[in-house]
Amino acid sequence: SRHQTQVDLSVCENEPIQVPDAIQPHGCILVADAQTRKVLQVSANIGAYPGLELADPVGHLLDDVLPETLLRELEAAGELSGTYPPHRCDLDLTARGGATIPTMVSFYRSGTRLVIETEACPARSETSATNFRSLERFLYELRAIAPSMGVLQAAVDEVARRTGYQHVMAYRFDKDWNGEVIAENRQGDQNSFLGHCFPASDIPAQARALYAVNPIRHTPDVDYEPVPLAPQTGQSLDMTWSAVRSISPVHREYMRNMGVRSSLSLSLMVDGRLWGMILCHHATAHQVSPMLRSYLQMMAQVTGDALRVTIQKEVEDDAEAISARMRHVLNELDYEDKSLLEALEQREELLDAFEADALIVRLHGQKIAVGRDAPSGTMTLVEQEVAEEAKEAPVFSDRIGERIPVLTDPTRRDWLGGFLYARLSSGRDDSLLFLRAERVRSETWAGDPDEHHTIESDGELPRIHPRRSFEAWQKEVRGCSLPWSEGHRMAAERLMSGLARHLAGEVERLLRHRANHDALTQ
Ligand code: BLA
Repeated sequence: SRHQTQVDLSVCENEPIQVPDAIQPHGCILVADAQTRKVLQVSANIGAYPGLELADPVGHLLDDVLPETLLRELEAAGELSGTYPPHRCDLDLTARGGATIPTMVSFYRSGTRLVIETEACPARSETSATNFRSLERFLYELRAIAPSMGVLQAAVDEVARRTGYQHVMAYRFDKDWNGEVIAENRQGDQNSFLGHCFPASDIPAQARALYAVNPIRHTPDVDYEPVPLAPQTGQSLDMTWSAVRSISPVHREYMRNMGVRSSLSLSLMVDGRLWGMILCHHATAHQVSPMLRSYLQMMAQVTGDALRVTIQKEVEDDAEAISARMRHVLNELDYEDKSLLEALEQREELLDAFEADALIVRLHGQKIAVGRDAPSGTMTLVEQEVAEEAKEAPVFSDRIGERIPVLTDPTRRDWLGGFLYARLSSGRDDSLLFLRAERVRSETWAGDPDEHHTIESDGELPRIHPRRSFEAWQKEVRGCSLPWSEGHRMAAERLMSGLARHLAGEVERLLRHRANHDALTQ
């Protein structure tokens, strides 16, 4: 049976992906009690893992089962904390046959446990010098790039060049955590996803929370056989910091449906928030060495910092351009002899600057309206909804019906699409409201977003499955205006402070006038 309900998506968000009790086979882990140093659990592949090859260490002390070099590094790692990334080092471990195995070792704390994770490095692996030079060049390149789109393109190009991944994309989240591919680098016959949107449920909330902490994950081969941790201890290991955590079966199915055999993804953090991701796909198994992953992690971090700077600059430039378009109004506000309402009356210029269709201003208990006639009560309804929020900063939405459903009631056939509301900080109810008309637009989604999952009962339990098709899907979006930008918010703030200055001037003139009057009549 196939059906779909809203409730079912909670299954995705509730999957405890950080405690899978299993790892991917390209690594190996050993879990000990941090206090007693007794080994509690190991991944089932430890007996055959190159460089470790421990037969049955469970129940023994770390000091009795680990090679000397590894123990020395553990001492050097000092006090480990679960809120910090792992302490990593590169060691040459010796296999039982005597061969030397270059290995990346990570030590980290998970609650009361100490985890030692190893990953053999591919024979022909990058040196730190190569990465150092790459980073130097990338940083230099970033300094020369102005727009944020240029930063993202440079980043995906660099990731593609260094890793050899066939398809590398920059993915940006919107405020509802839907996402869009906004830059890509692809080779051969990879289908383009540029400009395609993906629903928020593709990357559920707990996954996003995890990715905001640990900024990288890698699946060399989606078709791997998970390696269980054994024995079970009655308390699942939190693998937030693991580089070899076994990934969600639903997501593995998603990748197979997409035709992806290997993936790597990096978190793009801007201002401490998960802003987007860099996503890498390969049609065949593809492995990236631990050393190169360290480099990519650093690269993603500087990319996020560069984005913060360029985005901030873009918002300011945008606000400046809008302010320039309303310069005349702002200037007029500075003339003492004009009343505010005179200065604002018939100000088509303000509408143009904000690309709005109507403006309602309320000052001193008086109201003026410019542009199209808004449905009656619009100002009051918006005010009731956002007045509190607007004390902090102007509030906008390109979907007025989301906040105030009655305003886009289809039976009323109103023209409204979006609003921007700003109030004077004075505490009085002086405020302004820009309105934008609905603008029906078409979006390209990767597969039908309304069919983003299915529930299928294969055998006994109903299970959730990701969608099968990622074919371009055109979606007509109604009830929206063109989007507002942070630049609009900033420009609205400037307009409001211009109004506030003028108001203060008017009040002052009024008081002066009264004082004169009183002096004359005394
Ligand atoms: C995780 N989903 C992810 C990840 C990505 C996506 C990038 C991060 C893991 C990784 O690095 O591979 C989604 N992948 C995308 C998108 C693109 C892409 C949008 O390449 C665009 C090009 N997924 C579903 C449904 C569920 C679901 C219906 O479609 C839930 C039932 C879950 N996705 C899901 C889960 C994870 C995930 C649980 C976490 C995987 C993990 O880290 O273990």
